[in-house]
Order: sequence, then C-alpha cells, then structure tokens
Amino acid sequence: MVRQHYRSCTLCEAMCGLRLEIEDDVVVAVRGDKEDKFSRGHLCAKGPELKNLYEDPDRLKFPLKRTENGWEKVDWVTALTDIATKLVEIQNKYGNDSIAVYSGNPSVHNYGSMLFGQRFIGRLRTKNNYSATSVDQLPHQLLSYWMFGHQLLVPIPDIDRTNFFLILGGNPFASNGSLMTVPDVKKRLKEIQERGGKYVVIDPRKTETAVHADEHHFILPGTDAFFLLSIIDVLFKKNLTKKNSLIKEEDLLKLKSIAAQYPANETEKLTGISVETVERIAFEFSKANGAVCYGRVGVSTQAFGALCQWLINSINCITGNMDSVGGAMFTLPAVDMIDPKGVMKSSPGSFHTYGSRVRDLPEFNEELPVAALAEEILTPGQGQVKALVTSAGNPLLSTPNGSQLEKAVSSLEFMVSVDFYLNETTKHAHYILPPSSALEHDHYDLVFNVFAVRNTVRYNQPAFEPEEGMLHDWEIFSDLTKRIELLKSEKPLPKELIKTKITPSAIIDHALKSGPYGEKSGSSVGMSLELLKNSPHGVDLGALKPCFPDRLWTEDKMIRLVPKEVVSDLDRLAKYGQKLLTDKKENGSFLLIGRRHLRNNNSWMHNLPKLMTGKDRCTLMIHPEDASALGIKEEEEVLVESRVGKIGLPAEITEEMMRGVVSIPHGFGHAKEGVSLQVASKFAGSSINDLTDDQVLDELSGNAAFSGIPVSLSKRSA
Ligand SMILES: Nc1nc2c(c(=O)[nH]1)N[C@H]1C(S)=C(S)[C@@H](COP(=O)(O)OP(=O)(O)OC[C@H]3O[C@@H](n4cnc5c(=O)[nH]c(N)nc54)[C@H](O)[C@@H]3O)O[C@H]1N2
Ligand SMILES: Nc1nc2c(c(=O)[nH]1)N[C@H]1C(S)=C(S)[C@@H](COP(=O)(O)OP(=O)(O)OC[C@H]3O[C@@H](n4cnc5c(=O)[nH]c(N)nc54)[C@H](O)[C@@H]3O)O[C@H]1N2
Ligand code: SF4
Ligand SMILES: [Mo]
Repeated sequence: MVRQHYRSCTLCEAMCGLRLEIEDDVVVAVRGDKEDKFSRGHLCAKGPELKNLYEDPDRLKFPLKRTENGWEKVDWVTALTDIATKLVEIQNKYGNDSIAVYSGNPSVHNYGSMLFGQRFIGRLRTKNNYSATSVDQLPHQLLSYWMFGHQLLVPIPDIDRTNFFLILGGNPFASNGSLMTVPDVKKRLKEIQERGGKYVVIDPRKTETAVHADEHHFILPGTDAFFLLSIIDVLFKKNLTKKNSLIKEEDLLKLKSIAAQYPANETEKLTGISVETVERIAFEFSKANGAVCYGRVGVSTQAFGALCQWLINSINCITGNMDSVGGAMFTLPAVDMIDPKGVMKSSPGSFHTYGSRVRDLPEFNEELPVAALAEEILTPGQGQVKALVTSAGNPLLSTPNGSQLEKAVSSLEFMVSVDFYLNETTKHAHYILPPSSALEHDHYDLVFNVFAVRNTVRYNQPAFEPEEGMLHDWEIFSDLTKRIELLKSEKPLPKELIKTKITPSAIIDHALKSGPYGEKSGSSVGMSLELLKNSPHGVDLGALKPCFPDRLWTEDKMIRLVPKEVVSDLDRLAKYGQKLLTDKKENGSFLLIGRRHLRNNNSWMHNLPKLMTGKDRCTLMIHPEDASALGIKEEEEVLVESRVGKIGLPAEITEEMMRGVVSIPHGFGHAKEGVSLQVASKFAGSSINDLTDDQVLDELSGNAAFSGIPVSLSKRSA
C-alpha cells in the first residue's frame, strides 16, 4: 500500500515542504510539496536524502559505551544511570563549571532537542555552555539585542517585495538562504530582476549567486566594515537618507561623523571597491522602492562581524528600509518568543555579565564563545573543564583550531555525545546516545519560522515509528535531567526509563493557543496543534508587516542606532585599516575563506552516496595567475599552512577567486581512525578548521573569525 506523508525538511533553514511516498514502510519517492504555499513545491538535492539518512547502515540506534575492547552496546537505563552518576560526581568534585556542553546546528532544527536540551543545560548550572552560535550568527543576535533590545528581533530581507537587494557574504544559491528562511531562493531572486529591481553581491569569490546577480564586486576578506562605512558616508553627504522617527537626531549625527572618517576614496585601497561603485550603490539603494542590505556568514564569521552587522542594520535604518515593506522586516511567528507576555518568552539577551575563565571572552545569552572551549579544557586551575557533553554537533570539524580541540577532548575525564553517527567528535566520547532520526519524530520549527520571509507555520507528524526501544533527543535529555536531579537530592534512581507527561508537542500546543494567532489573542485563525495537524501543508499567515515601535524591546521604544559597545570597537577597525595599508604582502601569502556547496551540509551529510557523486569538492580554489606564480597546476596537491596548522589538498584553479584569496570548504576531514562512516571516509578531504585560529576572533562579540585567515601556500614536493 502506498501512503503520502507530508513534512518539512529539517536539513537547512529553507523549511521546504516535502511529499514522501511510502510503500510498505519504505520511502519510494520524495518530492516537493506543491500545496505548501510557502515553499511552492521547491526542494534541493538534499531533501530526498532524508530517506537515505533514515536507511543509512552507519546510523546508530542504541547506546554505545567505549570499553577497552572497543564499543559495546548497552541498554538505555544502564547508560543514562552511569552518565548521570559520573556527571554529578564530577560536579561534586570540581564544581558546576567543570562540565561543558556543546550544542550543534541540527539542535535548532529539532524542537524536542531544543526544549529539553535547554532544561538539561539549565540544570547543570555551568558557565561552560557553548554552541554553534559563536561560529555563526552571534553578531546578528548581539546587534539585534543592542539596537532593538531583543536578540530574536533579527531583521529579515523582504525578498518578495524588495527592488534592491545588497548581499554581502552570503551565497543563497548554495546555502538556500540563512537568517532568511526562503525556499526557492533562486526563483525569488530572479523575480526581483523580473520586476525591474536588481540584486548585487559583494564577495571575494564570484559565487553561484554572484554569477546570476546584476552586479558582483570582489572585496578583500574582512574589509566589509570599511565598505559599509563608505556607503553610509555617501548616503549622508549626498543627502540620500530618510527621516525615521524612531531614531534620535544625536545618534544620526554620531553615525554621520563616524562614517565621515571612512570616505570611499580612502577605503577603496582597503576593500578593492572603487569610489564610483560605492557612490552608485548608495545612490541606487536609496532611490529604490524598497531596498535591503543583508550580510551572512562571510560577514559574521570575520574579525569585524559585529561591526558589519551594526552597519548593515544602520544602512537599512537611515534609508527608510528598516521595518518597512521591501526592506528588512520582522516576523510575527505563531509561537512568539519575543512577546513579553508569551508563554515561550525567550530572554532578550545579555552580554559579558561574565567571561570565560582563561581569556575572559564575553558571555552572550548565557553562552561562551566556543573558540574558548579547548583552552578551558587544557588549562589547569579552579573551574577547569573535566567533562563534555556534545549534542548534535561536530566541533572537532566545525570550530576553529580543530586539532587543538581534538587534543583537548582526548584529555577529558568523561565525555558523552548525543548523536546518531560515530564521527570525528563522537568517537572521543565514553558514551554515544543516539536519538531517533528526522523521519521518526514530529516536527515544529521553533526557530526558522522566526526568520522566515513570510509568516508561516507547519507541524508534521512522524513518518515512521522509531524502532522498539529507541529514544528521541528530548526523551534522552528529559530522563538525564531527572536522573541528575534525583542524584543531587540524594534520592534513588529508578531501574526503568523516567517518562514525562509533558511532551514537546503539548508545550507547542499551549504556546500556539496563547500566541498571536491563537484564540486567547482574539485571532480568527484559531491556531492550535489540532489545526496544524489538519493542515499538513502548513498555514500561510501572510506577508511580513511593519511592527515597530510595538515590538521594539528598548525601554524608550526607540532604535539604538549607535550602541556604545560598537563605538568602542572602532579603534580596532582603524588600526586594522592602517595595518593593511602598511603591511607588505609576501610572496605565497594568501587570505583564506570558506565555501559551501549545495550538496554538502556542514560536516555531517557526506555519508550519503548520492550527494557525493561528481567532482571532488574538498579543493583549494585559487585564481589562475596566483596558481601560475606558484607553479601550481590543476588538481596538484598544495600544502596550506597557517599559524595553527598545515593541511594538503588538491588545487582547483578558477577565475571565480579574487586574486590573493583562496577558498576551502568546511566540514571535511573524515580520515580519522575510529570514525565509522563508510561513505564519508572515501571522500575524506581535509579540515579547513585545522587552519583557522582559535585566537583570531571578532573581538567584540567573541565570534570565530573564519574569513581572512592568513595562510601560505607551497607545492608538495614530489
Ligand atoms: N571554517 C568554517 N567553519 C565553520 C563554518 C564555516 O563557514 N567555515 N560554518 C559554521 C556554521 S555556520 C555552523 S552552523 C557550524 C556547524 O557546526 P556543528 O553543528 O558543530 O556541526 P555539524 O556538521 O552541523 O554536525 C552536526 C552533528 O549533529 C548530528 N545530528 C544531525 N541531526 C541530529 C539530530 O536530530 N539529533 C542529534 N542529536 N544529532 C544530530 C550529526 O550526526 C553531526 O554529528 O559549523 C561552523 N564551522
Ligand atoms: N548546501 C548547504 N546549505 C547550507 C549549509 C551547508 O553547509 N550546505 N549550512 C547551513 C548553515 S549552518 C548556514 S549558517 C548557512 C550559511 O549561509 P550563507 O552565509 O549563505 O553561506 P555561505 O555559502 O557560507 O556564504 C558565505 C559567503 O561569504 C563569502 N565570504 C567569505 N569571506 C567574506 C568576506 O570577508 N566578505 C564578504 N563580503 N564575503 C565573504 C564566501 O565567499 C561565501 O560566498 O547555510 C546553511 N545552508
Ligand atoms: S533547500 Fe534546504 S529545506 Fe529545502 S530540500 Fe534542500 S535541504 Fe531541505
Ligand atoms: Mo550555521
């Protein structure tokens, strides 16, 4: 018998609706769900791989314990009891901060893991709480907190109505969009052009997105702040700004005088973008009927990530494009974590209320920058990390100076990983606790509905029941949290799993009913889990609507255009500019940037054969003239060396690259002994994060600075 199953894809941020055809409990086809108004039937090559992920013979289903004789299967109660006991013992002996937690990217695509993982972390009461946030979007959240008062008031490009889209450091053709949940992004970008608008890409690589753009301009990695300041300078000098009643006049004057120090004729020497281009972009941007400036990973994960996000928001603010149709807008999600009266209210944020022990890196939202994790494990003293819990993360491949972190985790007294793969990180754990996979649990997108280009909502039931005895992420965390609580209050532990009546879906049902589209708010939509269960293609809640000053979280309901924290970072930027002008470029020295490919997903989908066909993707991209100056030929092995490490990989010579800049994708490096990924091991590649530097950060936010790492290249001698 064939049945149809509808669900949204959880692999990237785009939330495409999928239609699965299931015959006798086997997925026989995966297609785009044409009835999903939000994703309009779109899907990419990864969506159908949910089937192969579910069927992957390497996927773990039951707990593994590391023993002298290798990995041994153990039952859940034994594993969870032993883990809870060890964690409590370690905290009793060394203090709460001796346990570190790292939550990886897929946890934000898994609402059960988020809801119950956070409870677990909260219960540990450790300062050593880390996540992929600080190798990603931390500057966005920080600037939302500083400028609008809430970390989740993240401005989203109104892509469907804008007429000028200025993209810095984002490659939505490969990533399918980020902090802009936008299925079918290619088509939506093309629609801008079809309605007479344009999109412009600023990137050190002529990316897939840039190739189809109306304009692409190369920029020297890490210099975007200079470019953005010059744009602002032109906007002021040519009277191209628009009045905004939510911005104080004195703040405007402050911004104007800061930008005046960076005229385009000065910054062109730093960025490589000409005065003429800066002036024209500023002019066209200000005159467009709806324009939006947007920056993503390339401008967040660089040394001036927070300054860039500030300047991007500022450009939107002073041209009348913040919280305005066709500009940068804000969602009103069905589960509203910004509403101060909401049942799922999230913290607005916090900054540097404490710092990391060794380097005093700033806390944000009760989290520390993950670049500090290795040194917190390796540096002896009061508060040293002795145990680590990772959940849905692969920090050995995804955080800066991965080799140092590998050394660090090998020295831990205890480590646990909640993950269904035995990979580069989890192989170091004493226990691996595998949760159910995506098709085996229900799904509500707690996070990406907040970042979507339309107000939209969807809930999907599991496609399959998990195998007898498997647990979901949330059940693992729920049991573990209770066991720890019992031990802390010196009560006996039960010999069976500890069940809870409060399920993730019950929590969401309550939040939906009390949310902005729920009966309690007087909305006619009557939002509830029941309604969503009966709407398997999702519910479209309309285009984004202006919401300021109502939703602003600042006390005076004004936008803080010039937060004092960013002003204090300008000196560092000025010094960097000076250094760039005076430093001589040595022969063979380059700036390293990253890249994504449509068929990769960070580090963890290289075990799916269909995604690994075609040319080797783990290559060093280099401009033909740079390659020829070094005598490097196509596919020849090149050694790349940075302050922290050295890796070898084949050259891919391409005019896509800016001169002096080379690019390596992240997420590879699967050749490590003990990794149990049959397919990925064959396409092992090398890890760029053995070159990126845990000491090179956006010093203001503490975010990792992956872009613009200085490296030297040499040919591997025969
Ligand atoms: N140099 C460089 N480094 C980067 C980046 C870059 O651009 N350049 N990008 C950064 C960014 S943006 C990010 S988000 C990070 C990602 O960094 P991480 O989140 O640390 O790494 P992932 O590769 O996403 O690893 C995800 C892990 O979760 C597991 N997993 C998948 N689904 C589930 C699930 O439902 N439950 C559980 N328990 N486990 C699951 C997978 O098996 C895998 O082990 O990498 C960062 N690292
Ligand atoms: N296929 C696929 N999709 C994904 C992912 C994946 O791994 N694969 N990962 C998901 C995740 S976790 C995230 S966070 C998003 C990221 O989504 P995006 O940010 O759109 O992804 P990237 O392709 O990393 O784009 C970053 C761009 O910044 C450019 N860049 C590098 N340095 C600089 C610089 O200094 N200045 C400027 N202006 N540009 C620079 C790079 O050349 C690159 O084109 O993608 C998500 N979607
Ligand atoms: S674009 Fe993203 S959400 Fe859509 S099918 Fe591909 S991986 Fe899934
Ligand atoms: Mo990310």
